Amino acid sequence: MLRVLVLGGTTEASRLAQALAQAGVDGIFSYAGRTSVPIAQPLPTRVGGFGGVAGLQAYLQTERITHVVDATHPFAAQMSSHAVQACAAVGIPLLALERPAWQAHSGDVWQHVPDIAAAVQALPATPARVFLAIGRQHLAPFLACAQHWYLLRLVDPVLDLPTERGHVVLDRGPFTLEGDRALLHAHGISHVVSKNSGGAGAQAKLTAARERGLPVILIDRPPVPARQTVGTINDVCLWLGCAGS
Ligand code: 3Y8
Ligand code: NAP
Repeated sequence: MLRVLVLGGTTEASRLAQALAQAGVDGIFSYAGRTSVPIAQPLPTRVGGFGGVAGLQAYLQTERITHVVDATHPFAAQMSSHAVQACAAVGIPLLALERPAWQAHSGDVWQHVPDIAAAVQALPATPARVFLAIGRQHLAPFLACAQHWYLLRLVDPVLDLPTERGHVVLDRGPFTLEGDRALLHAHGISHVVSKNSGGAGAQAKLTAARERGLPVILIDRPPVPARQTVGTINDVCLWLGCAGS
């Protein structure tokens, strides 16, 4: 009897939850609890960490989970690693739903960097006006570079900046091209820093940057352990045996 745990927190995870609910699949949707009011899902939802690999293992057994779909964000590397370890330990099949990394188009002025520290180093020595669209978990090393003015986009109002240091915009996304064009223009942005998240939800800022010829510092995805991976919701449903139902 199918009982699916969806590790969520992305646009694709939300779309998968819709498909599973419509197919009448017995599923549980899981959020880390990073935001104060996450989007409601059409599946029973749990919020919060599992308590490491052991906690996830115990959850899988207690909840009699038969399949796990890791539909987390490409930068949620620890969750993905825990899923690989816990599913292997208890012998439960795991599938990752992952979107491809963004590829440069002609006109893009991208500099690829391996991690957050390298992204900080890639900013110019001279003062810049930087759209720091990486959320709130890795802001400190950037803010330590006091010569720059930062535009931050956060989901929750957890941080404020003095006007001379920058400006905080609260928005959850998915984001629009019109909105991101306006943002870059209104704040006179000279540089964009972004994770190479892929997907449509956060791509608008890259298109708006290309149109203005702005340099983008693009942070590579962290490594995750090998696991079976698909790119579409239909492939997940085929894997679960509920396609077309
Ligand atoms: C809690 C669930 C949906 C999902 C929407 C996608 C699109 C909008 C783009 C920018 C980039 C960023 C950030 C971002 C995007 C989608 C998707 C995506 C980037 C929510 C959500 C949760 C989170 C967690 C949050 C992180 C933060 C990252 C903001 C919900 C809205 C920057 C990643 O305040 C915090 O601590 C936020 C933390 C992890 C990265 C960071 O390090 O700060 N996402 N984002 C999930 C959970 O609790 O399990 O609140 O409803 C989901 C979405 N965020 O169904 O429409 O699919 O990628 N999320 C990045 O990509 O760079 C914003 O501003 O341009
Ligand atoms: P992470 O660093 O990979 O994971 C840190 C810990 O958070 C995990 O070990 C786990 O705690 C818990 N966790 C993460 N995702 C979870 C989930 N879906 N359900 C239950 N617990 C979860 O994760 P992250 O990068 O902070 O991402 C957290 C959430 O935000 C994920 O749902 C992810 O899809 C979403 N998100 C992240 C980004 C990003 O840029 N990182 C962007 C968009 C959305 P325990 O060890 O206690 O089990």
